[in-house]
Amino acid sequence: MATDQYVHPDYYNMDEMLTEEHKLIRESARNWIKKEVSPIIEDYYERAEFPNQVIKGLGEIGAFGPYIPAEYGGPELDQISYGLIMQELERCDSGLRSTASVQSSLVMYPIWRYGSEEQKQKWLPKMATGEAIGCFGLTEPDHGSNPGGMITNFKDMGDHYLLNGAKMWISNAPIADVAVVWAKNEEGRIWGLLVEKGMEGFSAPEMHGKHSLRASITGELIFDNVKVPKENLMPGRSGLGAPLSCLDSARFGIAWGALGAAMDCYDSALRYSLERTQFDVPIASFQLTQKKLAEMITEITKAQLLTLRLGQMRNEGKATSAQISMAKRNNVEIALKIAREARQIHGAMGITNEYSIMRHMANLESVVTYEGTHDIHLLITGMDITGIPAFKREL
Ligand code: TGC
Ligand code: FAD
Repeated sequence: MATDQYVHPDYYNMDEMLTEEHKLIRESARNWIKKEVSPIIEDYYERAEFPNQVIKGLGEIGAFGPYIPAEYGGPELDQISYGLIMQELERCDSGLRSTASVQSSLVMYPIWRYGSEEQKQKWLPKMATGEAIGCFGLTEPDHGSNPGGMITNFKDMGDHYLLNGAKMWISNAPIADVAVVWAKNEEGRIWGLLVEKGMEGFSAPEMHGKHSLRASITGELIFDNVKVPKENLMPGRSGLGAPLSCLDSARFGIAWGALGAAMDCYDSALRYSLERTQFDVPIASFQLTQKKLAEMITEITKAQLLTLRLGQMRNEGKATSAQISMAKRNNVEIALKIAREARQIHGAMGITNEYSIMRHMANLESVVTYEGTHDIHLLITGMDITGIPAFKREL
């Protein structure tokens, strides 16, 4: 892959709205990525492996649980800092951001919000440094967009719970030390259980054959009469709202992250169009190229405004789930469109691993589906503005 020359676009001087601390956090993430991850990411992507050696560095730049309080080993940063870190990570690769999203929003967040004090002390400090890795099991083979229909279940056996069922498409599953598993009790109520690596009857086989998000490891979670100690149930919240509230946090990070991928594609396309000549002039001088670039920077600028405002509202605890859905959906959609246009500007070179474009494009096909599909987020907006849920129909 060519040297990482990324310069982030800031057409509306959005940096003026960031604090010095925000800029410092972003700078340190960017410098670390350029030095440690950009030179190796294409290779790992092609081999469909996650570069485990970057885990420690992710902890050091504050990518694991950025907003977790210092008493639990977290960096205690604000939501905009969280967003900026996710943006830098996904600017490099969606799989890198995925690993940090899952660890932060889907594992550390529920343990912090709904876990017992013992669970917090046991897991959060180790997860903040990357010494322990977690995964989040909500999706099942027959329940993706409709997690409320899950069949994974646990029974109260007196001195322990007995867990049965299976989860699918679980990021980080094969390398995780702990899985946050959402399952129904005998009354059909959903609770989160902490299932630990090595528990008898628990396995997490890797899933192969992905054409997307290849630098992130994905697996199944299989529970065959797993005896889960009672102290591993997260006591703070039950019901579908518990896992969905974690998704709010992850979707917020994805809105920032996908924009990072879009910015990388634009930056690369702008540079390439100024350097590449055809018909004796830079291709940037053709009106059709300028149309593509102008439309990209317009969409990026709109998404930057949307994202920063969302960050401000989330800092104030005022962002609604539906507002987060809108940003996730919009930013992934514009990122996919920008990746496709950027690929065209790079001509044939755009399909090679010399540039990050094609990798971003393929990655974004996962991002547009996970954490709620494009259409599910549209329906969430529809429900929010009309008051009528359109997810379920009688046939
Ligand atoms: P519904 O009846 O609407 O809601 C059930 C209960 O949940 C509450 N709720 C929320 N609470 C907090 N945050 C949210 N975002 C919430 N959305 C809903 C709701 O108020 C209700 O509470 P209560 O007290 O009345 O019971 O539920 P539904 O079954 O109709 O489903 C609604 C729907 C379709 C929007 C929801 O199921 C959904 O979002 N589906 C998409 C599933 C999804 O996003 N899965 C993601 C899996 S994790 C993942 O993909 C990780 S990828 C990680 C990576 O690598 O980066
Ligand atoms: P389905 O729900 O079967 O949807 C198929 C199609 O039907 C979609 O186009 C969808 O929009 C449409 N559809 C479904 N319902 C409706 C409706 N009511 N109205 C209109 N259209 C509808 N899950 C986890 O729990 N943890 C993870 O860590 C995780 N990591 C993932 C990593 C990757 C790489 C991928 C690809 C997925 C991951 N997922 C994870 C799963 C992901 O959240 C699901 O794939 C996603 O929620 C969609 O579920 P599904 O794939 O079963 O699609």
